[in-house]
Amino acid sequence: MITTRPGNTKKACVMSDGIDRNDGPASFPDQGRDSFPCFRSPPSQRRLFLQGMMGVALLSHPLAVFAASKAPSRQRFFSEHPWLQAWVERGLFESDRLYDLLARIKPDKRVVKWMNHQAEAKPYNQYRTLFISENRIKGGKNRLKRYAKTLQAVEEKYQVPAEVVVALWGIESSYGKNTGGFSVLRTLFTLSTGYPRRASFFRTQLRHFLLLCQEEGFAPHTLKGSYAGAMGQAQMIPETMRRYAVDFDGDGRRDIFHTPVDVLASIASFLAGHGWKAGERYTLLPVQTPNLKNLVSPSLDKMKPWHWWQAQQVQLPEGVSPPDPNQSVGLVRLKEKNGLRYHLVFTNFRVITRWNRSSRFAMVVHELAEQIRV
Ligand SMILES: [Ca+2]
Repeated sequence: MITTRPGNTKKACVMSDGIDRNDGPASFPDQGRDSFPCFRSPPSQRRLFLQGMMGVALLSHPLAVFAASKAPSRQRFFSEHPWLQAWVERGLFESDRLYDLLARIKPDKRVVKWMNHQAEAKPYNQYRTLFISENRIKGGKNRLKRYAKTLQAVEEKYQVPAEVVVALWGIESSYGKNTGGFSVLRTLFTLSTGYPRRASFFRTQLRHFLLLCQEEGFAPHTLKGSYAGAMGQAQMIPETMRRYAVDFDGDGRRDIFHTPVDVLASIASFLAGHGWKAGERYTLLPVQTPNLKNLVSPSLDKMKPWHWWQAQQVQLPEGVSPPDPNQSVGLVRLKEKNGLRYHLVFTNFRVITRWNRSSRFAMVVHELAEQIRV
């Protein structure tokens, strides 16, 4: 799922699902509030890193910017949010820490409003203009040159083409220029408590976010992101960042906020981890054959071998050599200004939909990658 933020039509957010939910144990020793990893005053080097990374000074009161005037009692807070109590019982977090972090947060109504707004599906021709512009194409070509050495190393390790990695970077954050200004902590708590349709998903993300803060030494109240909790130049949700972000420049930090080398490798790491097929000949092929609408599946999870499509009389464009008979193929339909457009899509198109489940998103990534490719 992807959308644009009202008033900022260039912004996109990542909404990835289907990731391993194995948290692993995490304990916060009871050494007082200041010892909680997410609050602890870090060593000077770490402090400088965090301040620089977030562009803000650590606040004197962590919740000052979005605290409710009065916190509910501890008993009421946990009875209203039994899922938090469950985390305590699982040994993931101490109740004091959760209460201190979350009980005073005032939900951000803007976040829910924008999440509802994104359900409005735009035709692809309108959607496309939000993400592909002359500036973005030019920017992508520039980044391909500027980071050529890094991208070569990334491609060697992950087998994902440089232009696809750069296209995702461009679409997600305009190559790092637009990473979102929402408190990730407040956003995830808001969506965990005030957005029933996907509350379970966002509670999972909040859990991963708090674990991530502990593991990476982040102060949770300082991290900024999209209205859906996506962070950094790659706009990864916490669960994705925990699992796929990598330290590719070797400085010991998985920095998807300010280090393009890490950003590019982390994007490739995600795609490789979701089955990117090195050297696949086609990402997609346009087709126009009678009865195509009856063949579109609501999901790309069950693609069919090419010989099945041949049996349905699906015709390839003239001059295109056919895929292998057993190659996995899906069919997507995009609504355009003047009607419907159909494309056969292959494994790597499906892999892009693991980043964002929208076929429209995968299509703009494909189109931008094609246009910036040298
Ligand atoms: Ca690094």
